[in-house]
Amino acid sequence: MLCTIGLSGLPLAGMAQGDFAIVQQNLANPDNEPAPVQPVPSERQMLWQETEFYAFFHYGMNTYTGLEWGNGDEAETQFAPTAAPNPRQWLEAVKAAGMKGGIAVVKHHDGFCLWPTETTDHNVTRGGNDFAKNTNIPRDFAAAAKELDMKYGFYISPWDRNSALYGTPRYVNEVFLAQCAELAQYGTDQFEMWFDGAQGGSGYYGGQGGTRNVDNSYYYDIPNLRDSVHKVCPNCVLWGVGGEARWIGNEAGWAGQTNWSTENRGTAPESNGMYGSEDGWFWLPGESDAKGTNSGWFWHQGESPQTPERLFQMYLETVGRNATLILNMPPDRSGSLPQATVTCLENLGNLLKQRLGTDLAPQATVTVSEERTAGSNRTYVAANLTDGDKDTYWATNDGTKTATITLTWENPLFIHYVALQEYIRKGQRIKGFKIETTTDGQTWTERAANVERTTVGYKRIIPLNGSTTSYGSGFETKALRITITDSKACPLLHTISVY
Ligand code: FUL
Repeated sequence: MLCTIGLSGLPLAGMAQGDFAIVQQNLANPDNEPAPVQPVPSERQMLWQETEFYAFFHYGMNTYTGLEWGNGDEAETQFAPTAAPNPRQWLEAVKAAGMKGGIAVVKHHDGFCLWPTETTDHNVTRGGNDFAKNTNIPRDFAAAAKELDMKYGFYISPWDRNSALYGTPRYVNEVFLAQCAELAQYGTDQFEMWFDGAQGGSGYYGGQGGTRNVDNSYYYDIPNLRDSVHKVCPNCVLWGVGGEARWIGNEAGWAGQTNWSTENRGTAPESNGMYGSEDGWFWLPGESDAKGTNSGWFWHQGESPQTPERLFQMYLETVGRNATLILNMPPDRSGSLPQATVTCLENLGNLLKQRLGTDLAPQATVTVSEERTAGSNRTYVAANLTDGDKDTYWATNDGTKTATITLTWENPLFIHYVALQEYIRKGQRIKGFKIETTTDGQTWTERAANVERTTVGYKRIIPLNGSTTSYGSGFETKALRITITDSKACPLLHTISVY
């Protein structure tokens, strides 16, 4: 909207009405952008969230001992791959499942390092054979990820059951921080570091013997750790103990249907991990870590992968509920993923392509109850919802917290899922919505009525039949209507997809 008044809002002295300069409304906000609802994500949290679906690779000493938590006193020679470990094969396999990256465990709680580190002798160079001695997982993993255009990061356990220094301040500086720094030599574009909070119980500490109790809340000097990592790896989100993304609170591959990316640190966020807190003070988005096989995090004799259908369900219940999914697929003693895992991942990739691969929304005409007044360089029109651009968004004017969005197709088609994405750079705002379909443009039927249609966040995928386990035959649809029934402030969506 243009106005013909002076900057102060008053006609300028000595000027006749017709002389007034034409100026844009709202000089302080020429794009008329909505004010953010705090808290909002940092740039690195945005990049991290966009990774959506990535792999976890638990491989190391436990692969050879059959343990899940090694004691830290294992002989280095027990690490003896039957072939050269092949992180490129791991990443190729998960890429076929639609994953955008992965995190490799390079030191688990037993303290055995999968690269030739200066910080401890308990590492691959003293392994049981030449394959072991030449192993360097972070080097090969990062290199493969770069070649495959995938994101990569490392799991490096803060808890170290081998280090004689564990429990003293020297461990934090001379071992743990030094190990994080060493990893940066393999790449500074790491997207996430996984700092696990596990520290066992009394008597667990130290392959060197003895009980060492630490208090996670200060022992690892997190603010310093975060700054040190960010100085070298500016886009690296510190998970868990690091405080930039939260544990979803279960290891079963599901997030709450209502899932806020906002949370309070320090007030046992993990007990509330599945849901977050509507009025949380921090942007602390949820990551769901789940096992892709039917036994442990590490490979075990006789295990098999979950079915592709089960993994697809996990995807819907995590990525589809405003969380990220880090899905574990453990390499076996050859240092590669077993063939059954590779096949399962391929099949999962096919399911995802078949069911969520072709977006029907761009073929629809989109109308909305209200479009926010455009600014100089930005519009908030309905068409922004289906233009395939995550940086353009639809919005209502300030004060309008409810709205309807209608997608109409020329000919009716069968649809199964609707995906909504908020423009979270301005906060997670939507609190309630509903979805209806019509075959004739007259009679509307509510869909997914058994699903909590509350929060949206980065991404929400709603199965219209309300089921995450049964694909069903879809609903014949001439038009689809999404009604936003409640929002913290004017709602903003950047994309609607229909499958
Ligand atoms: C847990 C660890 O204790 C497990 O061994 C595993 O690494 C899992 C992903 O995190 O807290």
